Amino acid sequence: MYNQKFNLIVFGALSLLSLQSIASNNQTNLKDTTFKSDGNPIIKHKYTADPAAIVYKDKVYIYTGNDVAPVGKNSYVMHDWLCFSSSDLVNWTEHPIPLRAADFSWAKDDAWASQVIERNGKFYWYVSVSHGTIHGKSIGVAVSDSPTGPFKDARGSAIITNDMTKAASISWDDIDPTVIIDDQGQAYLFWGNTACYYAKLKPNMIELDGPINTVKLPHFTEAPWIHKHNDWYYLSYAYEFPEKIAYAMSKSITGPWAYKGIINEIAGNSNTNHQAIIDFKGKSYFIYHNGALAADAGSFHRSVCIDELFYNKDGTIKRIIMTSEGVKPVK
Ligand code: FUB
Repeated sequence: MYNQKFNLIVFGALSLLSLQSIASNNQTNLKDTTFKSDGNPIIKHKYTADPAAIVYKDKVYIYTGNDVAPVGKNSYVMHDWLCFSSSDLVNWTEHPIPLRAADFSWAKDDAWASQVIERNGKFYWYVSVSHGTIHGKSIGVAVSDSPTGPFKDARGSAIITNDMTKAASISWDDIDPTVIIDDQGQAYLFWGNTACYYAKLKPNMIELDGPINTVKLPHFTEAPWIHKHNDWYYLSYAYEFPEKIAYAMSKSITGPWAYKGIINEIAGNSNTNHQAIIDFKGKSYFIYHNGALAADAGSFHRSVCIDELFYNKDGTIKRIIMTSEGVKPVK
């Protein structure tokens, strides 16, 4: 009897503590806060997924989704996006929540994967959200004068909706935007799930400039990320399901793309993976998520990690070695 009572009290106290910690993790930060990462995952006070990254004025900015599914719920619950910055990849500043799915009046929640790009001093944030009135997922774009926001809906409508794409017969093929501006100043938007789409963007960055095309990639699932290193373009993506990361290379953004193989194996305890690849202060980095943070971590409670990425002399990418230690501070 005594034991039963004692157990109940301990269970009650622990439940309260864990609820309090989830609640405090979900509180809106109203000002910048700082923390130091001690290896992978780099952010331990909340769940972060689908990283995108930019380098701007000697800092890395990482934009992530925020997994807040109640424990035991096996689906994504994601309402807003987060922003973290660092000059050395170890000492981080978390900025106040810069953008929420609710900031797009036409959208119906689901703050899925996204990417930010800078053009002429403005920052454009392409995001996946569920559309409120057009069946399926869609892509919106927000704009800000600062990489840390606040961002606001740049169009008042989606730039991509499910009725605009036909190559996949699912309603969630219009997700996971990635964006690049080529050396001639032409911007391209890539995105997709099971079909990989791309289209040119007008210089204003908020309208398409031509037709929607598709790229054929072996076992393409989702999470395209386009980047340039030296004189090669790279299109990396989530391969099969559960997801590994594979990539293709081309001398031109519009292809032809040569498939080069898998660079990252399934990341621990998560059936999705989602990568960003950047060069920063003389090194290259692979930023991704896994489900390895805590007892209730997993496919719907993911966490961002960073490891080094190495190129071969011919431009191909070596396999990523995922580590617990993460990266050393960059000078
Ligand atoms: O986080 C929701 C979805 O899971 C993303 O849009 C996909 O890339 C996958 O990571």
